[in-house]
Amino acid sequence: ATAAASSAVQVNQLGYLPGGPKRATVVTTATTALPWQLRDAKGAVAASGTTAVRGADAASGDSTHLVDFSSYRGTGNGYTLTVDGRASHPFDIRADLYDGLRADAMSFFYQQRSGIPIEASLAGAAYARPAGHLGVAPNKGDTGVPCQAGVCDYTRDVRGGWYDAGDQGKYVVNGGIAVWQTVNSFERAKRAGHQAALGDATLRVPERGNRVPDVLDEARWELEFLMRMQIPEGKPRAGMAFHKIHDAQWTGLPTRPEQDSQPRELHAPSTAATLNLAAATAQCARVFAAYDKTFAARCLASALRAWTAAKANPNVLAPDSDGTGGGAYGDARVDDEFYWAAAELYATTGESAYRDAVTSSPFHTSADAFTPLGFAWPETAALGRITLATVPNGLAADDRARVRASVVTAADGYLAAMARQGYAVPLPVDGYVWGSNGQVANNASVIAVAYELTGQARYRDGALEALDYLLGRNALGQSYVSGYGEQASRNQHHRFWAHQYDASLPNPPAGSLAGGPDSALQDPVAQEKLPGCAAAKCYIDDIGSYSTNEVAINWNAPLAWLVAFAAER
Ligand code: 9MR
Repeated sequence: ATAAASSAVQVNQLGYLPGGPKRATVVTTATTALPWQLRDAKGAVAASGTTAVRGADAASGDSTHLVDFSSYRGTGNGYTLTVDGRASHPFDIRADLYDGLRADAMSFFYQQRSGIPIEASLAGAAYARPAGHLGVAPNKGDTGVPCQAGVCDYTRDVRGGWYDAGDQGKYVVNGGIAVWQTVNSFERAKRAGHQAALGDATLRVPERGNRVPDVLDEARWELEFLMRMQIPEGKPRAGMAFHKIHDAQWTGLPTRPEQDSQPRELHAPSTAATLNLAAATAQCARVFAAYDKTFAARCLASALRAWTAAKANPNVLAPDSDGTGGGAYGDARVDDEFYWAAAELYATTGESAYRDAVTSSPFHTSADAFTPLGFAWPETAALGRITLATVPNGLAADDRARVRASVVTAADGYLAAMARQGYAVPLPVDGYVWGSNGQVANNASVIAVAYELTGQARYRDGALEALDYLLGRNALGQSYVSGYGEQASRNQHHRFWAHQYDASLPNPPAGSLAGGPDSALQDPVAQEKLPGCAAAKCYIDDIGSYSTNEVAINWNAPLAWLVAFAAER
């Protein structure tokens, strides 16, 4: 089950765009250049050349050569690349390459919805299921959820939203970052004049045909939930957000959502969750204003309440220890969340109080708003920078120029990391953490923002080349996106898409991104099957390996973002 890649010529198994970069990695110890041939579906040579020797790749332990066939501009299906008598998996070269994945990667969110039946007519018969967590037995339901002991003495209706991942918990900090990326994808596409591709009736969602862009309909399902997590007026810590809601004890696999019989509990509010809510709802107010003024106003009111509550409770930290029955999502440092929330509120309202909060933040000038590993649910300053760099605002011209330059500098760092490695992955060599594929996609999105800011082709190429990594040009020859590629992940950790454990249940739907290599081997399957793995190979497509092979909203959100970017033409 481990290690050996099934092909020694690693390509994007979905394929390449006619006008995009086309590179592949060959695993070989040859010390001199080798001839390569691009063959069409009939086996005829369409292009040929010689490899570039790259040598040892630190993260994988592989010796590699590079094939660059970017100058080939033909189109077709079923190409292969052959080097030294070995052939790649087949792939396409076509302009509409990413259209299907654009819809599938976003439809993941509908399938993760809580509190609504998943319809066969939208998701396909295999994926249909009754609504989960509405209080119908055996569910205890999210409609009247009590707090953990000592946290509050009332219940809240926190139905809806997206299940986080393979589990059925709902965590504000992770929901907030994922919904931000979803809405940001639309906001960015609209600036570029490409919003029609994300518009109404582009997705398989129940709200199709309501004249609101489907991507925003999907985001609203989560935003409504996030706002339900805000403590009402008249209660202690009013305006703050509960950190999370999940089962009292971890459930086993499989557990269908409507079959979960565990009590559900609200966990203590946190400053991080409150600011995350403020950022997401401030962005909501700005982007939804053109489509639903009433909802936009509700979002803004929630954002203002959350900001005020966070200022009054600036250091209520979620601990790493609270991991029974759900993920901890602990975060010991929240000044990055303050910066992000201030940036969103400033971009939306233009008010000087938020500008002052932005410009006085240590994250406004420090380089570590962008890190080599990249932003994530506990590291959100980069999101504030992206908004300040891209959304028109009143920052002084030199300050705004500096913010924009900081995004480009970060992108240059990711491009440099890609150039150093045999598989062109925008991660540091020690970056194979839990959810490394999410970090790859996040960093690629920063590269794509640099393309928006500069118009320079190398940034578009870099973002596209990071997709190559996720879709098979990596040390395992693994497409980490289900349904896309000859050797694609299909057994991701999930309580309903648990076909590996129960043949009556489906595999994950097409477009679901696996977490990816995690060199720390943080689950029993990884520990048993992957001992001694090179960092970039610490992955197994087994449902039990939750630390390498789960799905999650904060990984599919940047995948969907990136694919929407790649599909633009
Ligand atoms: O993505 C999270 C990762 O950064 C953490 O290291 C890991 C352990 O705390 O948890 C990951 O998030 C999981 C969460 O705790 C529960 N739902 C599934 C998430 C994805 O594996």
